[in-house]
Amino acid sequence: MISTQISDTIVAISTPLGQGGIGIVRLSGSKAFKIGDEIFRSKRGEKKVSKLPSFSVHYGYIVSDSKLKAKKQTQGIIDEVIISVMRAPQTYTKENVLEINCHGGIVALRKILELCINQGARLAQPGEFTQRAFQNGRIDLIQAESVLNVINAKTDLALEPAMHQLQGKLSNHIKNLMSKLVEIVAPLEASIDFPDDTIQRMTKKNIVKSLNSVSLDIRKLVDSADKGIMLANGLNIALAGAANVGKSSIMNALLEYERVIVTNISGTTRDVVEEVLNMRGVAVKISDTAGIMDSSCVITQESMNRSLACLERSDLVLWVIDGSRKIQKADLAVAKKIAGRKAIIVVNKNDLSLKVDLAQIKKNMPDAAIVKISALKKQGLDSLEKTIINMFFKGQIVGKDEFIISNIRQKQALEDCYKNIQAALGVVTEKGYEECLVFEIRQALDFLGQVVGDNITEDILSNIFSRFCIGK
Ligand SMILES: Nc1nc2c(ncn2[C@@H]2O[C@H](COP(=O)(O)OP(=O)(O)OP(=O)(O)O)[C@@H](O)[C@H]2O)c(=O)[nH]1
Ligand SMILES: [Mg+2]
Repeated sequence: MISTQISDTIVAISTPLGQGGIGIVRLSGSKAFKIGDEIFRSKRGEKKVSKLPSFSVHYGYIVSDSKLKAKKQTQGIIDEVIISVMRAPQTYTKENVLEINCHGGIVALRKILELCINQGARLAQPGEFTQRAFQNGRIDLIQAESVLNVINAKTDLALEPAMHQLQGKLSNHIKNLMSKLVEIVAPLEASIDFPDDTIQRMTKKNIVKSLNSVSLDIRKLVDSADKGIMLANGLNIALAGAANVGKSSIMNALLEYERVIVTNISGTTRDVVEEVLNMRGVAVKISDTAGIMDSSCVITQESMNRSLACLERSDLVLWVIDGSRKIQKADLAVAKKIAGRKAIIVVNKNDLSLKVDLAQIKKNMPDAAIVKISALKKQGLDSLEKTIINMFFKGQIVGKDEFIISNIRQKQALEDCYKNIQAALGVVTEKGYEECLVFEIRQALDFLGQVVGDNITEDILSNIFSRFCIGK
């Protein structure tokens, strides 16, 4: 996102574009109500937006020209609307906010948007409303980031940690850890600066105890990251295998409908087909790929390129084998392509008699679990799902009152913080330790501060908010 003036009044269509029952145009900034005065006409023509009380809703019309605001004037009416007036500072952005609820058609929404721009508002950048909420101090950076996770949540399990974060629970936890560190470092700094004063300091023993406790909490947060990121972004799973082993049949069986074409002809699937499903509360993007084969055919070659690229970006590969036949060269070629990747060996067609040598297969992928299924008879799918979920989420997916972080930025800052705390623990026992201890704890505090959004650079902010949609 380009750097923007926070003094501007911004406007955006906040609902998805397309036909819908209602659509919302949202304005935020000092001119929001003045613009409302120009374009809104109440039913009897007597109301002035700038004079309306906060948190009130009003029925009326949006008119294209303020001169047409006279009572009973039907000319120039763009839409019949309900407006919500929200006065600073108790609003989403802490600025004056006006929301115009109109009909959900694209034309009405666009016209109202244009009208607001003609009256002096500027089109909002992606995430700019939330960025203002952050910059105006209503929410911290964890909460701002959680807004995106709430919007993107595809399952209840993904929504829960996002809502915890939005409510500030994770932020409070981080702030408590910061307070503990300040309790250690502040008296040390004072006694360095004023050596002649008698300042109450923590004993070495208590410093170590407190640092260990903070260190443990930070470690737990860092360790929660993989799970948190996975819940927020979903799991990418690719089906890989030789032709005709039943990849597309597995895709359909997991989705519980006939999404992709299945035939007994080798090479049925050409394109990569992706679908999202809810697997035990986790959003999973499952990709069906073309059977790996050698061919001089241009289409097949392109198909192979796409399959391999899909396998590359997946978090987990399901290596599908046809259990009713002996292992073939083509199967081994697939094993080679996916060597080193997180994988599960899926032995399909388990309704037929087993001909494949499981020990031989296992040799090709010693670390991978083997699950036998029949996509045709829909058998073993439960155990496949269980194996997948257990691979990424050991035990309970989300523990009660567990703090989870949900992105790489937070993880990196916490990892750096952890290193400084370990270093702090290392210097406590050294002679003349105070200065070094103060340095390490201050660094740790800086990293914790970054997690909640203190001293964050413009670049990082741009990066975070550019991932939002316009209107949020
Ligand atoms: N008996 C039996 N047949 C199956 C099973 N799964 C798939 N098949 C059959 O195997 C054939 C190939 O299935 P597909 O799902 O198209 O296999 P694929 O791996 O996607 O094949 P390509 O797209 O050509 O690579 C079809 O005739 C399916 O009906 C199974 O569990 N048991
Ligand atoms: Mg297929």
